[in-house]
Amino acid sequence: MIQTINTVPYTDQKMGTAGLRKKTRTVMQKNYLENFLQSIFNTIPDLDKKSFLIGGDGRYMNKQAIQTIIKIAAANGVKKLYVGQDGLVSTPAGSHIILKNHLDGGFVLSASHNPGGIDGDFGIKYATSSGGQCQPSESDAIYKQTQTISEYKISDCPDFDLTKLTVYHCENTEIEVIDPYIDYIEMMKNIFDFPKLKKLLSSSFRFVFDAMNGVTGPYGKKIFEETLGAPVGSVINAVPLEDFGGLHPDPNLIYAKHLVDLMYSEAAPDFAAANDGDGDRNMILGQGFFVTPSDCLAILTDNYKLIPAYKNGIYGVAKSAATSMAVKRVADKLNLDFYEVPTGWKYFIHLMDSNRITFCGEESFGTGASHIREKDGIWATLFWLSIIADTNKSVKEIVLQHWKKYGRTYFLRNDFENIPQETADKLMADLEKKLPTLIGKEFNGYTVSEAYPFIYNDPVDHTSTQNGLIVHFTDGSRIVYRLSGTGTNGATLRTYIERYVTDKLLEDPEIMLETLSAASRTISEITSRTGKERPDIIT
Ligand code: G16
Repeated sequence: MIQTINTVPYTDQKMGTAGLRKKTRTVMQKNYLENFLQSIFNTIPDLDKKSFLIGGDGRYMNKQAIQTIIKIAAANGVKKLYVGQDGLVSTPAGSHIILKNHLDGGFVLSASHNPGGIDGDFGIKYATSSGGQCQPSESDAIYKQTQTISEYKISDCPDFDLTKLTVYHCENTEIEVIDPYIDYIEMMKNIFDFPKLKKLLSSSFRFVFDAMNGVTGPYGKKIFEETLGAPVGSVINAVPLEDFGGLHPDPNLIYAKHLVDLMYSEAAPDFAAANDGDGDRNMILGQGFFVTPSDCLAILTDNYKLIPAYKNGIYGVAKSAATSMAVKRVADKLNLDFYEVPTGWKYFIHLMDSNRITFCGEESFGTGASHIREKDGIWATLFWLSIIADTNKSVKEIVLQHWKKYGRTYFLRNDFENIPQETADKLMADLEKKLPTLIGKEFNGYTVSEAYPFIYNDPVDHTSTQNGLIVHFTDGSRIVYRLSGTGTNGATLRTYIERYVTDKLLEDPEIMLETLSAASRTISEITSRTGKERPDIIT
């Protein structure tokens, strides 16, 4: 039976960079999830002809939220729901399932790289038939609904057992529990040379894949161990846990410190990769060596010919504005089109759909390609393994060779966390106003050549503003300022600092960027406005 429940709006249901992301306890409030879901369905016509995917990264509330989505979708007359077995689906596999089956969208329950558990974070990535997260105009329409919602519909059908691959019905909705792995693995086989990778992984090559107790554990086991022959145990933290076993499933130097420590120890294997909670982010490490995400995108692009799916040529490449210019140097050399977009994977979608780009990436540990419409941590890992299998070089040798060819872009992101939202907004607004006055001025030996707010004109349908502020210097260095769209504690100001050199290739990035980082603080007045002398996190 369908019930109509009266409700009152929550004012804070605006989607950020990647869907709705909140403290778990916020989402647990009465009717919070129900309001948001009903608001989404209110914006979609002809639901009786529509099919959606549901799954998540296994974090706390994943399972209950799936049951709620099923009941609300059924009450709203949705035709069919595909649900990942055990409630699991990685963000990249979800994108593939939507595209392959021509679904109308999907709900991936994940706060991505944010911690999980009742005191952690929860999120909903709402994808459309594009296979990627909804566009700004769609999220605006949903937000509007959340502000005026007064009732939602829900079915009283029982909870479903999601452990079995079977078909259920709730009201007129068919619910099919699907294998969330099989199609994704098949797609990877069609992109990469699996026999060659198998030779590498079943040799004496020592490999670690860290799933950080997120959803890529089972994907990693099936791909790297069962299919490609890596020794059992190569995939670590391989069981998706509701609180990620206490890990903060963000694959970077800070939160994957255990892996970094291993790779800088005597016992280091040849190669390690880590993925985040929902499997879209990746970190690549060699023995005593870390690959920055910006360099990762540049190096994958430079080596596209080694991969069967790309060997006959690729379209252009794109990066978010905050990502370093390293990939542009490769694009220029290889004569590939190059695009710069705001932060948020959704901005790459139209470029892919219109065959403008094949590869894209972001400094926030995301790399991917047009096989799907999300970034893809396992794809990036397989790409690196393919380069190693082909060149027989170590990660460090591959990167060094790249820097010798193109120069090195030293890059760091400084995060100032938990700033009162008003202080952060005012800092950005005041900085934007003063940008024109910076031109020609010198800060710690760096002279500003250009300074402007980043405005993006999407080739298909919109112009986007509020994407950060960019300051260029005469020597090619850059600083980008922007506010995070995924945090759940106050505001986070990110400053992205880069400096390009053709010598001094093996210096410490923090030392190489020390004076430029100090200049970034002077320009933004961050210390006087927030009291913070230093960033909270440097990655
Ligand atoms: C999400 C988006 C990414 C984006 C990142 C930015 O990542 O999918 O495209 O780069 O947010 O985060 P912030 O706004 O905090 O800098 P994820 O992995 O959280 O989905």
